Amino acid sequence: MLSFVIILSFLAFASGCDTVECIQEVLLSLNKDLLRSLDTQDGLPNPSVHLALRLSDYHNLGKENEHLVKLKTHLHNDIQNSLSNNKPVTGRLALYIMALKSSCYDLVTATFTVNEAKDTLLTNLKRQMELEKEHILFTHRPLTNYFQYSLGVLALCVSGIRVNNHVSNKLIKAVEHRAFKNFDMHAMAGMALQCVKDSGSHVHSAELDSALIKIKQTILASARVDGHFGNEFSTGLAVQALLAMGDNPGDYARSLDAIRTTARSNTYHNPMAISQILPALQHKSYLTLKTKECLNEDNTLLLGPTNPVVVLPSDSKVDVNIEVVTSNGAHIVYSLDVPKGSSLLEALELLNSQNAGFTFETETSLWGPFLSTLNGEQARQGDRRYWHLSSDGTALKEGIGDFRIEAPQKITIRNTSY
Ligand code: B12
Repeated sequence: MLSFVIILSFLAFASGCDTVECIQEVLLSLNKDLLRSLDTQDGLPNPSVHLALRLSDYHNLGKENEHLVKLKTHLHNDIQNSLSNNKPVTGRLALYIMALKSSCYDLVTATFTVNEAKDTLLTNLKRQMELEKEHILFTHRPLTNYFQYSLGVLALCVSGIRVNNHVSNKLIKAVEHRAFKNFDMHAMAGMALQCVKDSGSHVHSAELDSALIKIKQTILASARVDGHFGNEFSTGLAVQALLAMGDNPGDYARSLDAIRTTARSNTYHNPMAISQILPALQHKSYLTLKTKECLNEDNTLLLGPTNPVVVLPSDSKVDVNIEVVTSNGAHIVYSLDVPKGSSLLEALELLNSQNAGFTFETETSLWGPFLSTLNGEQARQGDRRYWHLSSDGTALKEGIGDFRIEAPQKITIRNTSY
């Protein structure tokens, strides 16, 4: 009898989540996780999380307003500093603008002062986009990357600002020449270009249409057997892009089910990941911001008391080899035992504390700690290099803060160009 029940529950789990109850349960659970992250997240308030909470049908208006205040102070000051120091900030500024817009905040009232000139956020973003465009002209690459370039176009467009044709043309050309290094860039470009198309401001409509078709084909061609587009962390944005491009709902119904099934296996714990899938699960894309009105909003999302989770260090140890391959090809392997279930970050900290001559540094990002320096060697965005992570030859789908070591393995950290 017991085994029958186990088999039944396994089948229910494996067959996805497409009943009304299951769909609603997953949605509310992710929405609450995201809301809870406002209190638990270290570092700067996250504009992508704010955006997703505000695009949801369910709200906790008190907590969302508190977060808005934090964005307008902490994130605002951080972007101001980057602008003052000429650091590229396109993606963050774009997300900040979209977060404010999602709260129906009057964008004209927020300003940055750069070189003694006080300008609105949108004027500053337009200026960043000009810098990005110039950079493409001279180096064939944006100052940041095409994901952030698309975010910039999208933020201007959903705010009703006419996007300079030269700026959108660079994105169209990038699609045409297959210049995107990461699959997720297609989704963001799809939303940006669809917004430009809908605004009617673009003069080369044939090129624009053909770029949109190419993006749609690329996304659809990436469908996995389980319904995900790209990987589990790409599907939310991919579905958002298909929704924005007015695709046939049949094309992404399976993907929504795949997201829910993955959510039930507890894969989406990083708030950034949840923030990219939650709008898709509610059949919304970032384009819905264009018409967002903050009227008669629901205010029923409550967080019950949480039982403090005490994580006891695991008794069982796992044997890991950490191989570091530097830019000149030299490699060194460190062996250590870590408690089962440790994050890769915890393993690196342990290795560092063992005085094996191993050091590392991280930079904060919206996704958590980004590994930037190993044994004194930096792999930096400015040089188009990064420390690539893989386990037994397979690229990790998560960063050092999220990836958990459950079994013996060799983790390779390689200084790689992109
Ligand atoms: C561009 C990009 C990169 C570029 C970033 C540099 C650049 N200028 O182009 C490079 C190639 C370096 C990169 C590296 C990695 N990436 Co990446 N990346 C992206 C992408 C497409 C856009 C990020 C961005 O610009 N966001 C916009 C700005 C506003 O946000 P931001 O936080 O300020 O951006 C910075 C960080 O996001 C950081 N970053 C980029 N990727 C990652 C991954 C992790 C885990 C962390 C902590 C930070 C980080 O670089 C951004 C630019 O400075 C996203 C796609 C997505 N859906 O978000 C994937 C994405 C974030 N990356 C991902 C992964 C897995 C990685 C790697 C771990 C891959 C690997 N096996 O090594 C490494 C990070 C390793 C490390 N050293 O810590 C996953 C993360 C999933 C997850 N659950 O954590 C994503 C979602 C792609 C995907 N669908 O799988 N990435």
